[in-house]
Amino acid sequence: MMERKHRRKFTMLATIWVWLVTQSSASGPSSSKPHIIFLLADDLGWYDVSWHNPKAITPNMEELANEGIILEQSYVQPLCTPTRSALLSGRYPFTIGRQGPPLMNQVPTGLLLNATILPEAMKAAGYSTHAVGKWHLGFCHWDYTPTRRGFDTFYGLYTGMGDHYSHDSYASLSETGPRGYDFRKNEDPDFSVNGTYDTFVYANYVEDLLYSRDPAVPMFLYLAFQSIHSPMQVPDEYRDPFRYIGDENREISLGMSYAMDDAIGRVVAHLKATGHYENSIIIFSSDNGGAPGNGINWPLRGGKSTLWEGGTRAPGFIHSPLLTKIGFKSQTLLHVTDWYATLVGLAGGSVPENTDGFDQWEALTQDAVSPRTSFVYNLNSGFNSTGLSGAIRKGEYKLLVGVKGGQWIEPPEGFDEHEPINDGGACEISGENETIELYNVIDDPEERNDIAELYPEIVAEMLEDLEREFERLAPVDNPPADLSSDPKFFDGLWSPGWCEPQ
Ligand SMILES: *[C@@H]1O[C@H](CO)[C@@H](O)[C@H](O)[C@H]1NC(C)=O
Ligand SMILES: *[C@@H]1O[C@H](CO)[C@@H](O)[C@H](O)[C@H]1NC(C)=O
Ligand SMILES: *[C@@H]1O[C@H](CO)[C@@H](O)[C@H](O)[C@H]1NC(C)=O
Ligand SMILES: [Ca+2]
Repeated sequence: MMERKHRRKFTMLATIWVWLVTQSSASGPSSSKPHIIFLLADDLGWYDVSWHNPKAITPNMEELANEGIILEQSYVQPLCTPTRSALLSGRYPFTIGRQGPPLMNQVPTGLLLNATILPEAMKAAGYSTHAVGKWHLGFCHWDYTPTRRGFDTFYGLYTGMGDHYSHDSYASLSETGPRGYDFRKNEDPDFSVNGTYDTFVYANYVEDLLYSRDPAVPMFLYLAFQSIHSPMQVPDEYRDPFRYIGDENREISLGMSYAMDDAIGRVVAHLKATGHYENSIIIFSSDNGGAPGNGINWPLRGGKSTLWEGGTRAPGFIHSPLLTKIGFKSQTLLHVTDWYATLVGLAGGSVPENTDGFDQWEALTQDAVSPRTSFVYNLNSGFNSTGLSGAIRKGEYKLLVGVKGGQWIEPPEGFDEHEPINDGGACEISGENETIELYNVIDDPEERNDIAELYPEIVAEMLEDLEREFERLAPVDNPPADLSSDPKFFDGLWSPGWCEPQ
């Protein structure tokens, strides 16, 4: 009798235990830390993905996006280095001197060294950390390089762009000046990939990485493609479906996003094959808008290097089997600095006090109100601007000060009837530094109607906000080129060892 009673009690306890265990594993991130896979594209425009442009071929990404959350208000900086700085430091680039031009190969500086950057915070939270692809945050001293900044491993290029096949990098965008090889496995040059298309080099490497690791250990994988950044190169079979366009750069751009999509499909297939996928959160973003002539941001105004929506509003998504609410477009206001607190929050780590971002996980995944109501697009964005220039968002309004130009560039492949119609042709170019423009980017996402004159109080209020932010401005950190960086002094490689860490 006693025995049976005990047994029944035990059975009940076991049932409760099993229930608790299944409950906690079903609740996801809180029970075991999720793998974070952050996929960053380079210069991919708003109209370069198939969920915005049916003529683009990105089926793997589209499936991940449709079975996840599409990010429709995800903002980045207008250029490579500033966005990577914001992503990894969680700070507005204008507060750390990185609001200016992208780092050129011979400039002796890099991302602020005395900040605890994202991979360091993830590592402190128990993650193994891997950077694959383009670094572009400085390499003049070893202290600036990824393996000294919280990444356990690195596989890719230190500079901002290399030939996609030969992995040679030039000192200037115009492919003049010193040239050197730039491809590393951890800290050593890797010549074995000379001749292989970088996008597929990365996919091959990630496959090996996934097979070689224990899926029980949480992983932070930062995979930064150089797609669809120049030089415009892609294997023919990826360009061929776009030959009808008759515009070489555009055909190759769409081919490059098609190839990147293949690589992403392979990464996801191998997350599945190696037991990582079920506990993975996959995030995708571009680093800035499409570069006019290559990427297209239609129907958004402007492109790469501008503060118009086309330069700063990036295509993106979150995908994860851990999500309970999927298949919607998120209008949550998100800035690239938010990923720091969001990802470190998922990792159960701690976020430094001086970051500019918010933990957006709840808002993004529950489609709830964003903790963010405003953000600074940039300050002193011009490469050589004088005085205050920049843009700020507050609620539905966007104020631009001293921002010039910005065209609506029609895709040469055409666009569907249901797309907004370009009614205006070329826009006015405001040549003055004092230009002040106000747009309601919810009602008027294409920034066609300057309403500054209609709402002087809003202009005054936002100008005050921008001026307050201006007090936090750090001078642009862009010292003159140092010729001792020349690869001829480093066995033909772009290599650390020619500056003092700042
Ligand atoms: C880093 O260095 C800068 C410049 O020396 C300084 O202003 C800042 O307070 C330091 N610390 C952090 C965490 O940024
Ligand atoms: C890469 O391969 C090409 C073709 O074989 C060769 O000319 C070049 O020197 C190689 N680059 C390096 C850095 O070894
Ligand atoms: C800014 O840079 C542009 C392009 O290099 C140059 O033409 C212009 O003169 C510069 N303006 C100032 C004020 O230095
Ligand atoms: Ca870029």
